[in-house]
Amino acid sequence: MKFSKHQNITIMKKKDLSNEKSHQLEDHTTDNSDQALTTNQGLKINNNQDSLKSGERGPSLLEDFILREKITHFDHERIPERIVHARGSGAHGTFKLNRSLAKYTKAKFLSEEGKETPVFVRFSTVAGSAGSTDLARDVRGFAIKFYTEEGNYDLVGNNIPVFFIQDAMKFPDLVHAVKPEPDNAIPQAASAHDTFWDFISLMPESMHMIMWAMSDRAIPRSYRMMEGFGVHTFKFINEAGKMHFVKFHFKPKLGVHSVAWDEATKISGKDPDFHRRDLWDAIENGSFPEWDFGVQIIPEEDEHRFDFDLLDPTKLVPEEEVPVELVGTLTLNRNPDNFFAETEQIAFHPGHLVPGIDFSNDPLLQGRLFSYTDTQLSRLGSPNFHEIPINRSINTVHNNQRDGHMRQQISKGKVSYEPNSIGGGCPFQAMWKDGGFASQEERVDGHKVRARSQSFVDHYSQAKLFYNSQSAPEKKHLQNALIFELSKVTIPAIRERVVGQLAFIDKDLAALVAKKVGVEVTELEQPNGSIPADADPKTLQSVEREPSTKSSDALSMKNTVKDSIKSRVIGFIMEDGVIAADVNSLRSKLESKGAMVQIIAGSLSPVTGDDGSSFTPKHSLTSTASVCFDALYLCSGKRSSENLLNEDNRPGTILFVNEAYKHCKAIYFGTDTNEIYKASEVSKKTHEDPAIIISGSKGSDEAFINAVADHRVWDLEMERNNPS
Ligand code: HDE
Repeated sequence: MKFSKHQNITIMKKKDLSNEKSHQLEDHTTDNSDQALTTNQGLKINNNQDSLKSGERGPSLLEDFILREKITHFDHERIPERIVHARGSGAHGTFKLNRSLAKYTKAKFLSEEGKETPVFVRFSTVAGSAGSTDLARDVRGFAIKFYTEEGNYDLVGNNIPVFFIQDAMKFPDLVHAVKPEPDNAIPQAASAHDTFWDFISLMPESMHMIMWAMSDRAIPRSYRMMEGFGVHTFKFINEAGKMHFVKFHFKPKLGVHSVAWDEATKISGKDPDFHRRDLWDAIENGSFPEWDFGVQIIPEEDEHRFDFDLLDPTKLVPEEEVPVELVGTLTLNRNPDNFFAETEQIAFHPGHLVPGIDFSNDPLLQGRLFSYTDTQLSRLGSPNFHEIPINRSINTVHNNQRDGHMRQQISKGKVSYEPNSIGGGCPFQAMWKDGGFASQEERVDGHKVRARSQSFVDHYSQAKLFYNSQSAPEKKHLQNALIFELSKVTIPAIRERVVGQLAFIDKDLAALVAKKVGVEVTELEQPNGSIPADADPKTLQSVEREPSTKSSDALSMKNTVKDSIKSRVIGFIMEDGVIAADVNSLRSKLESKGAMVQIIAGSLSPVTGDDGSSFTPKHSLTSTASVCFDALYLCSGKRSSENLLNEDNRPGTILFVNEAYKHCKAIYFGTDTNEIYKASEVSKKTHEDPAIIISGSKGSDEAFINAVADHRVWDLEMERNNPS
């Protein structure tokens, strides 16, 4: 079949090509509209249906170069997935500096107020393979490539500000422990299994991170609603060479929000691409995700003023001790044209630096500096991976590196060495004042030792800080997560060791988990005094210690931004007879505030309103579920309500309402939907519930909008799940 020009099915996307990186990518982007099919050599093909044969029923001929080319390319189109962070989604955008940091760093993209720098951001889960579900309980990667005029700067962070381990030496062990077990490759994208918890139970330094990973931070509502952290301490160096330590933060303008664990497991079945779709749809709909960019700046002289070591990646700097200064905005505004060419082939590396930024001696970061280039060699297959369009810097590369697989740059001239006279000494070294990178000069004086610093041996104080900072529902979720995970551990001794570790954080937490997972709380040994440098790694067990900051508001999602319904997905459940005026009025109110309304009906057939107008459902009651929505509106109308409760629709309607109720969402009952209310669990409520709104009361639309902005009534979770 041939499509005529007019039938062409290519959807032309309006692209924002306003930034330099997008322009550069455009040179490598093709558009098939109105074009004939060709081979890779540009030869037009006149039959893409049949191979060349000796007679219609005869064998295929080896000379069929068109078939051979097509199949050969297909045979080789997979590359190895990332060893960690294989599952991800990305988007283009812009970083805008609102306040100059020139006082601290000479990095140009952080110096000129108002400056905009193109970026590509990739979000990911860590443990699952590329085809795994988005809603796994896991850390999320938050990796940013800034295409600056001084070269690419990569900030390869996570949505959690600390990490499991303190030293790169343990990273392969950690990853082997969390990945599917090597004998049977079970489980996929899950930490709830023996090997992970075996490792954790023997690595007390992981306890702070475990608190975060078991919290709702590990099941975000959206990539757009999570924080980003650089994790390690980095260094800023200013024009004069003065150094400050720095921690990087990204705070989502939409607030930090999560889903319930029960919801996460159901989303994994209903829509395993939930986060990928959410990011894509938000950008397509013009609801561009935004983050405030912030820094915590610590003068060099203050390096030792904390009760933890700044070089220890299992510690955060409490915002109460060093406030986060918000200085920029990150906005994602363009979806990739091609997932493989952009999101898959992008290659991040914490060692892609620009002048004015440098690493600290964090031993985890130091190990990363080796790993990221190394891994691209097996993943992307050549040292020329920097030439792949998405990885190219916007300034031209000039050096004497040559050749290698798939080299694309055509470097002119005889000279590929330095110093040279034939090439006039070019390309030449740049001075610091002219933008040449120079590592921060640092006096290093020490014995060569394979050891851990004593200042790293405190594994519980910040785990306590995190746990103590959580609200009651957050604590409950964290407890339940630990119980769920440890219940999957088949070896009792491992469960017992983990519980023993928890006892150093909170005795009640340990006792509760122990009871639920069928073990006793046994007291683990604590070391006496300091640990010798050549100590057995087992003795890296630390003593229990209280944090100097007891509780931090910034660590609880309860205190997040709750003033917007932008991009929230509201399900309008309706059937024939729905009151059109009510639907249209609420819809326009919600949409004017940036929410997305999606219609759900008994089937995908158009729904006829009371005034004869027609509504097109996006979903049927059985093709989606309430877990895919932020809030529900049971649309007004007696006949609509009756239709939703007929034999066919009743199970779907009631399940929708009951699940939304259980997951603490806002539910709005329109006029004459009382029968649905009565048939659902909501009718059993005996308490005040600001997120259950009944039409007719004054300001009910506004009450619903406020409830959606609040995200969830987690405080009522117990009541909603145990109706009396
Ligand atoms: Fe990574 N990590 N990592 N990591 N990491 C990779 O690089 C590694 C660590 C992070 O979207 C790999 O290109 C080591 C901390 C993100 O493409 C690999 C150590 C943090 C991504 C690698 C760490 C991260 C990666 C796999 C300990 C938060 C995805 C594919 C010494 C600050 C980037 C690749 C993307 C990816 C190694 C620890 C974040 C193998 C050895 C800590 C967001 O090179």
